[in-house]
Amino acid sequence: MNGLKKDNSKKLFQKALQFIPGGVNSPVRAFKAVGGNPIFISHAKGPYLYDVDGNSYIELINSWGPMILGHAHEIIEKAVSDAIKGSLSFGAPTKNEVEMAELIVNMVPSVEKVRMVNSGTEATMSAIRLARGYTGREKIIKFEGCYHGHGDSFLIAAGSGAITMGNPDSPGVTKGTAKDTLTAPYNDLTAVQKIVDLNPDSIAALIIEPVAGNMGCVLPKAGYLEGLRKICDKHNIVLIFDEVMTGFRLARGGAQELLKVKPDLTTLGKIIGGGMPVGAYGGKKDIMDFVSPSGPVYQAGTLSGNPVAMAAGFAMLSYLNENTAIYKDLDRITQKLKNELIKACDAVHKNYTINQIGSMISLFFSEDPVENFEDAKKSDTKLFAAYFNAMLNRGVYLAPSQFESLFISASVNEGTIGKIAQAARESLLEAHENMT
Ligand code: HOZ
Repeated sequence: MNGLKKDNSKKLFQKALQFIPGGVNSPVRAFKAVGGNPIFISHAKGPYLYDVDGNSYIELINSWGPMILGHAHEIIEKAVSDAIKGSLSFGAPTKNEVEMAELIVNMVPSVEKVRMVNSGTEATMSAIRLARGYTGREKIIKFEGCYHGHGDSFLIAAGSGAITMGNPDSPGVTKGTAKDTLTAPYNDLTAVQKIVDLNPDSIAALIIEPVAGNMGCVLPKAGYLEGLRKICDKHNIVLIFDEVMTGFRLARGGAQELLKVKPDLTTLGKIIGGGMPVGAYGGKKDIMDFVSPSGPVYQAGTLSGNPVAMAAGFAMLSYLNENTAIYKDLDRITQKLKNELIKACDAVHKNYTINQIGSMISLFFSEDPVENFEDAKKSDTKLFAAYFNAMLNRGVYLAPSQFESLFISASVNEGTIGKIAQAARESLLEAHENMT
């Protein structure tokens, strides 16, 4: 089946290639791992994306997480349109940013103070600098396949677009920076303990996605996060949960609430802007008070706490705060999707694994359990590419890489799941036939 018109997207991509490196403003959008040209989006509403050729798609990326309520939700639209009437930026304090900080502190279990920034990348870079300043140590531990934005320290064994493009260790990162980033396999406490023993009193921070979303969705094993917490406590290492994807998505208080482990610092990103460019980092008061101007660690930004972004984020977080039943619904509907995918895969072939928690889900084309980056990399990425394109042609927009999680929004209902399931049955069959 190849019923989609794609001419306008194709033309735009050709033009984009002339003016933008690789034709896109972020590598994962380029469809490099799945072939073909990226689809150019014109608008979206609820669970549907519409492209510049007039095609519609059921949306399973949701701007890589933030559209928890679905696209163009009326409460967020109203908050933004009210806010823009008062000008777009001041570079000065506002009441909104104070209310936003209070809301985040009330919702996220470990956060006592929070600093707003403009993206998840800024949040993770700032959190690491803060941990270094606070501890007086230089090294950090990150996990293979975890992605914490494109800051230099994190582009070592990185997931997401870095692995999708084949550059998990990016050129341009100095040897000096790289030597301070120590990596361990996800879900392996012994490996972390070894690194800590080999580097006594020199590790400032351990940063982890408490549920990984950037090597596909990978869940922490029972006791794993608790084990990391213990190691960090014993060795005075700042434990950082990167909740850019999981914060307010897996529960009102993020993965730390759901999994009941409190980090010292938390990084937040796109979700807290409801789709606007926002990030934040927060945590224990004594650590956060090390940030300038109350402390010596410098970090700043004209657009930080931007009034329009705060309005959008505040509207969405307030809604989630007052409607926590949404998390059960998201989990139920995503489990339904998982069950439908299991049936569809079983009917065609057996080499698959599905990881799901709340509204995050990944179908890996590998028959072994996927518990870390090495497991994820065993997936048949050619089969994934064929499946991706077959789904796209049937109007379902998946993340264009095996190494990304899908995110389900509250605008998806049983009817939408039925349509995705039908597309998956046909697409798996088509992809499998194409491969044999
Ligand atoms: N962390 C997101 C995907 N895993 C970022 C999306 C992007 O890199 O554009």
